[in-house]
Amino acid sequence: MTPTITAFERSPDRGKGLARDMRVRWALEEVGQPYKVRLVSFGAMKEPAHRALHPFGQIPTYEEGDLALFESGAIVFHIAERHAGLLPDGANARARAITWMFAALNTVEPPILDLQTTRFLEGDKTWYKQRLPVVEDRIRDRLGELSGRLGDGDWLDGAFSAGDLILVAVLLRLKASGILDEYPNLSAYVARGEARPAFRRAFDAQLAVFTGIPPTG
Ligand code: GTB
Repeated sequence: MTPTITAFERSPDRGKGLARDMRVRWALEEVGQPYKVRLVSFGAMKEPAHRALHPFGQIPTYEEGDLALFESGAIVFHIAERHAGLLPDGANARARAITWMFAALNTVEPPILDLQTTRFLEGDKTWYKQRLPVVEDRIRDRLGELSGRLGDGDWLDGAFSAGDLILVAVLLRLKASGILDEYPNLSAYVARGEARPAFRRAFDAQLAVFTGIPPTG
């Protein structure tokens, strides 16, 4: 059965691939699972029909037969469990890859989200100029630790996994800030993720929603 996901009808990032449908699209592309996309407006997201799928009135959601999921991490995990290619076969390696998914979402993403909240919602506050470097330094703390762990490895723990997919998607949100450039091995890690053919296909598909021009190839 072909799953259907939801994505922004008009993404505020104008097709930069920063909204969270991107990680779901990428996972589906990695495992070779075709999918459909239902585009939703900001208004429709808050209507009862969408809230029945997503209690918080957000994207992405995932529907497959009588299964409906929300939360990008849970959706990627579901895809990784149902298909080969995103989780290793060995039980311990699999558990470690899942650990990295949680670490990306629970430990690395929060300070990055904090930066975005600070920039977009608190720019007019009197304390903004004092707060911004504090928030940026919290990100640097995490990236320093992550950079040390990755070292000169291509991926977090052997072959590319769902843990890498989520972490690259999370780190991508930092690209415009320039902070990622301070950690050359992390920049190279993100670039490796972006160079994957499945990433490119997913990126082009979400960009096409913004441009209205269907992806080629
Ligand atoms: N924890 C949930 C998950 O991982 O699925 C969070 C889902 C979420 O935040 N969804 C956002 C949403 O629906 C879109 S991705 N927001 C609408 C609302 O809450 O009303 C977040 C996002 C939005 C915009 C950009 N951007 O423009 O760069 C980047 C990321």
